[in-house]
Amino acid sequence: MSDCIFCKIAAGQIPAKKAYEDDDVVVFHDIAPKAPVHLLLIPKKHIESLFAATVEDQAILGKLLLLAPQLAKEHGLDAGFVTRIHTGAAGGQEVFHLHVHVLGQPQAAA
Ligand code: D5M
Repeated sequence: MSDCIFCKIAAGQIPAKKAYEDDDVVVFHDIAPKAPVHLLLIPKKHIESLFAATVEDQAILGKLLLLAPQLAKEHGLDAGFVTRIHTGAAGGQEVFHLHVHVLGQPQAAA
């Protein structure tokens, strides 16, 4: 999708503070964080939302969810974190490229 901001981030055409990248996925810090750690996990493939996902996307959806705890731990969220997926305008979605929010507050070491 040529006018999709997250496709442009995935393609390296606009900057983002990337935390992880592989052939299928990019993870970057939210530009307007709602928590001390606020990551966005996206598939490189343009999938508009969960409404548009198909059985073909099963593997990438699983990969995003399995990456969430890994990235959360790497950012100090060992004690727990929140995941959010907004779907559709009425679900709070503003960027129509499927993404998983990972939010949390690193806990001070005991
Ligand atoms: O959330 C979309 C999220 O995307 C929102 O928290 C801001 C974030 N955003 C928008 N543009 C950028 C760029 N360029 N870099 C990083 N983060 C960005 P939604 O779930 O659609 O409501």
